Amino acid sequence: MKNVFSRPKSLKKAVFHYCAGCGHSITHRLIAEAIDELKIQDRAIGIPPAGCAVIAYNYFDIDMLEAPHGRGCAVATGMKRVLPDRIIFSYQGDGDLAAIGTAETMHAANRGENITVIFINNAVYGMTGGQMAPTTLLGQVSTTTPPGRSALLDGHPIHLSEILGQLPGTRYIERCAVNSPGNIVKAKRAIKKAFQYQMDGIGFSLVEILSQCPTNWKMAPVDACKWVTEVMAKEYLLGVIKDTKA
Ligand SMILES: Cc1ncc(C[n+]2csc(CCOP(=O)(O)OP(=O)(O)O)c2C)c(N)n1
Ligand code: SF4
Repeated sequence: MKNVFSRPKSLKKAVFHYCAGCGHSITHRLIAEAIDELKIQDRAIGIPPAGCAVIAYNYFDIDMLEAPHGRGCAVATGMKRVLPDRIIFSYQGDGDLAAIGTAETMHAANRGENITVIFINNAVYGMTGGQMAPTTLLGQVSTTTPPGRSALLDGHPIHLSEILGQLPGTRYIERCAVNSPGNIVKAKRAIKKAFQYQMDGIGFSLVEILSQCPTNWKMAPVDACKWVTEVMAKEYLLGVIKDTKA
């Protein structure tokens, strides 16, 4: 019988530790498929974050180097400059990229480093128990905003992808989601395109993924997928934010 669905070569034979319905697992698979299809398994280097994806090096069968919390883009910059032939990507949550790592991210993007960022936006600090992240929606209940996020007390949700899109150094930025088959196909296309831009020397690319966190959203996985479309994607619009090659 023909095998039509199998583990990508770039994923190790390990069982994900992520919760059921978590967007991290789907995104890991998409990255691995993109690496396989572009035939860059021996050239790719991934940089895992602090956060639920901290042990992503247990899953990807490629070179991986852990970065301190938020410093993915700084580590990627150093690696790419020393090893320009390698395909370097940082994998960062919204707490990692848009809170503690804002400065490193902005400056790497502004310098136009030829690196790729996979930005997992699940609207909370997942690993540490569901605290408010910069991307938490107004009114969203988190462990540090029990009555819901208030603009007055907590500020507004940060749209980091749009902010980065304003910088002349950025080349390709797209926001995707992994909550439905159609969105998963588009997310894979975007990840592959971001790697391809880096391979072609075009410059800084970032793919934001709206990613379910059923555990901290306190929802069943199916309801979390619906929430992405019905609520989250109304605040964070899906689609290409910047593409200088288009
Ligand atoms: C310097 C530093 N400060 C704080 C922490 C604690 N910490 C670990 S993960 C995390 C939040 C991660 O949230 P996010 O980046 O959104 O990733 P997620 O877990 O949701 O995937 C924090 C604050 C840390 N590890 N290092
Ligand atoms: S806490 Fe949320 S982000 Fe972390 S593994 Fe569970 S579902 Fe995924």
